[in-house]
Amino acid sequence: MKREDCPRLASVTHPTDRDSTSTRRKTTNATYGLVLVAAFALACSGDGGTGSCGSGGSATSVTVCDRFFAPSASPVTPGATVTWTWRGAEGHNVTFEDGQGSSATQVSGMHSRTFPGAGTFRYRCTIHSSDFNTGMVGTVSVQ
Ligand SMILES: [Cu+2]
Repeated sequence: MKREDCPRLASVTHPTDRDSTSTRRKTTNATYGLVLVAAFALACSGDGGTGSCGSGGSATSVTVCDRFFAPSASPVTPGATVTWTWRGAEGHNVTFEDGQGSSATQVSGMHSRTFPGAGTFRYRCTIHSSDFNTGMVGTVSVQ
């Protein structure tokens, strides 16, 4: 959802302001209005903005934000599967230094790779970093 699609809360009008004859209908519609406002608020806070994209990630559940991975360091044990979930607005990819298990460039969806053995697996978004040291990079450390 793009930020421009988010409705202004002030534009959400109360549908029953003109209807003063039925108190039962008024209560029902007021509840419906509150649910609508809550739904819009959720939709707007979950977009690709800079504020909340990186929250909620973990070593095995990495969020792909605009220009960064969150978290960028994933310490895991052998056999672990790491899943990347796209939440940014731009296209990104997960490309591994070892050339295996990389993703396509995408703007949404998920990608997973299982790491059976120990090792250090560096990855980057090829669009937003020129090497595995700087820019949009991350590391899975299996030990
Ligand atoms: Cu990128």
